[in-house]
Amino acid sequence: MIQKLTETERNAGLQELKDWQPSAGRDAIRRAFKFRNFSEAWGFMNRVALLAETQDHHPEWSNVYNRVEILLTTHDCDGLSERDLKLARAIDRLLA
Ligand code: HBI
Repeated sequence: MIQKLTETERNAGLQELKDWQPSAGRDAIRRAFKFRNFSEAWGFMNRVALLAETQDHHPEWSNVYNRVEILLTTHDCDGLSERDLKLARAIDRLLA
């Protein structure tokens, strides 16, 4: 059973993931992305979708034209887990 992150683990995780923020009102992390156009946003979403399938961990996300918002939380423990940090790291690597 996946465990929720402790306060210490959560803070350390957010320290490392400097472009992600705690989500207001949710035990989750979020990050907003802005691309040059819809095509670039969609290409990014495709790559994130492949990561999600590979990790069997899926984002809650939205897209408006060239903007993508991603929220990560773990349904299985109803909160933030290592799986969220792992997927966030992988998403950030797409942009590196
Ligand atoms: N994605 N965000 C998120 N949280 C989960 O708990 C989760 C998931 N994708 C698939 C998944 N769990 C599977 O392990 C089953 O629980 C469906």
